[in-house]
Amino acid sequence: MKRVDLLKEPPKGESLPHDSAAEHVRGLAAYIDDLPRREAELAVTFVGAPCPCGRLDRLDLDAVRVAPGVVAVFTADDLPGHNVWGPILVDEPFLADDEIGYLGQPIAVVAAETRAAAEAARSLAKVEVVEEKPILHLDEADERGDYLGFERFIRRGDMEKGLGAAAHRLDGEFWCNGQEQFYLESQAALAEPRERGEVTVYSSTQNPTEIQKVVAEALGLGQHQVICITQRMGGAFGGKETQAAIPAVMAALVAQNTGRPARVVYGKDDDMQVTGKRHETRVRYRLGFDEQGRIEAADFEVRSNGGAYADLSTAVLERTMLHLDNAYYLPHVQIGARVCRTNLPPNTAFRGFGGPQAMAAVEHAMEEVALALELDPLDVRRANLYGDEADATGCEEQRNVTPYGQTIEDDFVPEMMERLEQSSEYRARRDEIAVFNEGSKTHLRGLSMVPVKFGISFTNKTLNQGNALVNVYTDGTVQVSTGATEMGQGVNVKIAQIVAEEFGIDPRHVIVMPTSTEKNNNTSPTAASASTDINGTAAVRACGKIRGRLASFAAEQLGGEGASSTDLRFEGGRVFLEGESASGVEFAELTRRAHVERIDLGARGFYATPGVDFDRETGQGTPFFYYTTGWCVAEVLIDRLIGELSVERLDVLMDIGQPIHWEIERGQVIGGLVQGLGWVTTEELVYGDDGRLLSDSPTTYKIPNVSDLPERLTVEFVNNRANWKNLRSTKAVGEPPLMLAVSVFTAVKDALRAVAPGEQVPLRLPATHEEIVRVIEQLETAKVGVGS
Ligand code: MTE
Ligand code: LUZ
Ligand code: MOS
Repeated sequence: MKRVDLLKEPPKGESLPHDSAAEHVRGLAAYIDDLPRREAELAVTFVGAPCPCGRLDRLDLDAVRVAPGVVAVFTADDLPGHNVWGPILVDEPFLADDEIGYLGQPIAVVAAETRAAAEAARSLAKVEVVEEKPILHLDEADERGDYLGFERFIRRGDMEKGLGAAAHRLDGEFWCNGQEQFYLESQAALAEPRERGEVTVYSSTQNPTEIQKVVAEALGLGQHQVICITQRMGGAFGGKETQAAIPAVMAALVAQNTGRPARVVYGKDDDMQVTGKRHETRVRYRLGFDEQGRIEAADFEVRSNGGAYADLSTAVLERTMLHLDNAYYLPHVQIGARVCRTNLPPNTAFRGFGGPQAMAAVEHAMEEVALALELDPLDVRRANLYGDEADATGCEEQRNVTPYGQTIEDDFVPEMMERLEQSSEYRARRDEIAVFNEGSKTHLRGLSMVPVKFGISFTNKTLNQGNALVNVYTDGTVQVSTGATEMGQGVNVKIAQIVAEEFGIDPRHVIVMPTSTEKNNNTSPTAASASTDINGTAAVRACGKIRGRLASFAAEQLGGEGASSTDLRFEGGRVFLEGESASGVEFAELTRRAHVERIDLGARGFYATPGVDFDRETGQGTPFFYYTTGWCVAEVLIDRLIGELSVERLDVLMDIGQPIHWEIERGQVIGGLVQGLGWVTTEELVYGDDGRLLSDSPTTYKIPNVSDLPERLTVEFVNNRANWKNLRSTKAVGEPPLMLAVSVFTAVKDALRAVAPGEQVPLRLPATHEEIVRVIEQLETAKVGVGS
């Protein structure tokens, strides 16, 4: 077994703060709504569908048009281009003009002199719909056979035969709720008309290229006539990977038709009501396993709630399918999956992109297997981890191949488990908790240790590419532009740091510029946690070109004839010739002289992730460049009478390779973990029968706050240098830690084992206080039933 050591924390003060840290705390970082008012700017809002399902019968906007302050009202008929879009399947109207897909779906756009006027006017719209009964739950859609896209499979070996041959069998069902992204800046866009019908859109989007495209298509323009600019987002979490599109089109439509700048900023209630969320998901499983709980065959049937249109649902579902193994070898396996169509807003990306649902399902199943065999769940997990041993089931040579055929390499998961099991004193605490649960009539404690293995790369191969523009100025300062967008995750400071190191200069002399489609074309969304990998590498390549030109020039200047540019070092703001005792030349001076001598100080770099490929027809391939992995141990305390849950302690150990920026990456780990904690415990989406989201504000939708965090929270990283094929042996960090929080869910399940030993624990996710009480009552009834 490989030995792993921990990464040593860097000395304090080494890395830069987040590039907007000072502006964030002083309220100076401008979001879309903070951009200075434009001359003659219009405020934009929309008229939403009054019910979730039916056919639009009559739309009377006369009262809206004549309301005070209203300047213009538009419907789908006013779109000069197409009224249909979608990132994968093209099935969603910008403005509903016939079928109503969900409650609040935009039908008409209202532009007024002030926001108050626009808001007041929109309520005057008369919308008549021939209503139909809405489908809100995935079970209902599944029964009716109402789906988006095709059924998909990943298969290996002979699942039925494997199930038949296994010593033990267990069937079960796991269900999890969706989750609201809860970014603080709502969906927003500002459009400015330019000459000849061209338009510039400032958008709070993870995907400026997509905005450029949809605005062009909706307005009947070429992509070259549209610029999209994104300086930053006030959080996105996947919610702005596609869904910034409709507000951007609204603003652009108004700007183009009125010739005036137009801004739309959704109110929080609108945003929560009409935008998509994490997918509610149901996983039915049939497992066959041996005495140690080692799985020999598994059959998974996955159903997700896609909402009314496809959006990213099929891609999210694909990632669910690709993560049902989590960190475990599943020999004979079948995974079948479908997206259910319902009358909710189209569900979309959310940190983890289908991975959390998969991991929660398989970890739920691991707990059930351990229960059935009366084993410690950690021992069952250990028995199932990917490893080098031979496969005994006739599926593969070794237990290191995923159901989709990718071989697991440089796997630190088993070593990390040993290490964390010891450092967190898992075994001793297990014993203590058993004694506690024996003795307490009022409280239950639970402990669970869970791995995460998250595949890095877009599963759509095309998206794994990026370009960067690096401009060096004659004072030795640098501007970098890439397709990456800043949403708080710190991609800018990471890229600035990398570029500064390439030139050996102070990172304060590098600025990462607002993202613009004018500088970087055909970019991918900032998503899949891969934006530093992709855009950072593209930036390094651009720097390499400039450095090469500077090096030839400097070698000539410093060493004269015959000096080789390969002997040059860029360090401490100076450029040296290797072996020269002289002090070299200042970087700024070198750039000035190079410019005088007519040397090009700008370059573009391009990067496409090598070796990734996945065939969705066969369900086989190598979709991921590598995996980011980790473990978390969670301990919870439950008040048995009222179901109140508190998280007592969390210990995290992750492999994120060699970090670029320790504090930023540690922040991502804690932020992701806490966001996951919300999903598995308190965040509950509740809908009325009319499809209205009842939990549509922070008072009814409970995201974690600081008091929900345990006093004891440790985060450590292993020192892994093996991921050399990626930029500086780093690993992506943005999404994976969210899934560490699955350990909190399984810790609750673990605690509830004590209520009726031997019974399965049918806990649904989130484990809210109410859900915990429901399960305790069910288990107590079962116990009485058995005893009598
Ligand atoms: N961190 C902050 N502060 N805000 C965000 O919106 N989004 C997450 C993650 N971390 C997010 C965040 C999601 S969903 C992704 S995919 C990654 O950041 C994207 O950025 P990266 O590729 O630079 O990690
Ligand atoms: N977006 C996407 C993603 O289009 N494809 C992906 O594989 C993905 N993965 C994570 C987050 N966003
Ligand atoms: Mo993140 S869900 O990939 O935007």
